[in-house]
Amino acid sequence: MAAKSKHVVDFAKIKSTMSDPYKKPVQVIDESGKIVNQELFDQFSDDELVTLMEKMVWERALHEQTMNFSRQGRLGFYAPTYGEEASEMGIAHAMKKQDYLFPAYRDLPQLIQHGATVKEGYLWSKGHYQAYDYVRRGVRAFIPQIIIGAQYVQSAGAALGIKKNGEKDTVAYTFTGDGGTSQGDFYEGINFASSFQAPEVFFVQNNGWAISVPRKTQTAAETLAQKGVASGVPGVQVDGMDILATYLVAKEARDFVVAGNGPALVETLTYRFGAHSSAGDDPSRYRTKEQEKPWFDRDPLIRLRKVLTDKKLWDQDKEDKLVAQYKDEFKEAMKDAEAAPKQKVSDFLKNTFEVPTPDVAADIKKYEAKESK
Ligand SMILES: Cc1ncc(C[n+]2csc(CCOP(=O)(O)OP(=O)(O)O)c2C)c(N)n1
Repeated sequence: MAAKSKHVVDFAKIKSTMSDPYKKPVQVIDESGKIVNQELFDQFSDDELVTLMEKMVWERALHEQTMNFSRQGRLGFYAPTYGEEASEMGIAHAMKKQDYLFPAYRDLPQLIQHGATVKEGYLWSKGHYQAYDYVRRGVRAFIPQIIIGAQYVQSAGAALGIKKNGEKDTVAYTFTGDGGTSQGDFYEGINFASSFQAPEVFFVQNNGWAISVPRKTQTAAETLAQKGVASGVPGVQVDGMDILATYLVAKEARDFVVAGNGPALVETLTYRFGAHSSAGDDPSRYRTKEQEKPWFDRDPLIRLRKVLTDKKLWDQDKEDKLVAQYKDEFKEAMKDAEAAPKQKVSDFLKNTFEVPTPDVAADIKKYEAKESK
């Protein structure tokens, strides 16, 4: 019988320190608008700073106008993006046209930045098949995924395809939320991409909540970034309310991946300011104003607005005009979406397969006959 001895391995120590390498959120400007990393800040030209601000203003205006349409009963499902502008636009700005995007339902802004139109975003919300015309135009993006985590598997497959086809300077990239990291698909996706050292950048937008489930209840892992380690994927945390940090980290991840190093995982620390979806869940039933307050103080627009205003690159009048211009564009997009032809069953079926199976082909014929009467 072995003598009682000191621990063979110190599990408690491993447990208490295992997240250390994955929890140093990168930050360039803090919530008061103070530049906390001058070296990183100096990488941005004035023009680029303004472009990033414009993109966040665009996303917020899109959210506000889209919520109005939703309240008017003119849309189907919509997942608000209020609060997540730095995370979404920072990442979108780091990606290139040739990259393959696998969005989830909260990623319409990135999809539009990648080449879909706002009209197509609205048609997607309405469940209309013409939403996917962007695919025919050659935009490299899949359809927004509702099944949590499923896009991680699809994206890993696309990344392997990129590698096999020898496409240079191209990645597949995808998003999930904090809740999505509990799905089997999440682990399968990162493991598959890592086994094949495929060019994939995985993003986790940790907005604190999976509908009413808080991040703390979701998983005992201290960071979501560390979830990559078991499959050999390096993960980092970034302040997802700081667009400069998010952009730089997303770009670094992309550079790392296109250099042939296998996938990377980025956790953006962000917050869902409003409800989970336009279907009307009520956040006041599962979180308090006190819990929300520090996150509202971290509003990504406030901090960059302050930096730009100090540099005389931005003012309220400019912002108001931009918001008005964007909202006019979204109203036009909605008119176009509402003018789309009424969807027929045969149209829907024709969009299921590039080459329909015999059963689907028979159904198409059947419905076309009915619809022509
Ligand atoms: C496989 C699956 N299970 C459950 C749902 C229902 N559902 C929709 S959104 C959601 C929460 C997702 O939270 P998170 O991944 O944190 O993303 P967020 O919505 O906060 O962006 C759940 C459970 C679903 N769509 N798919």
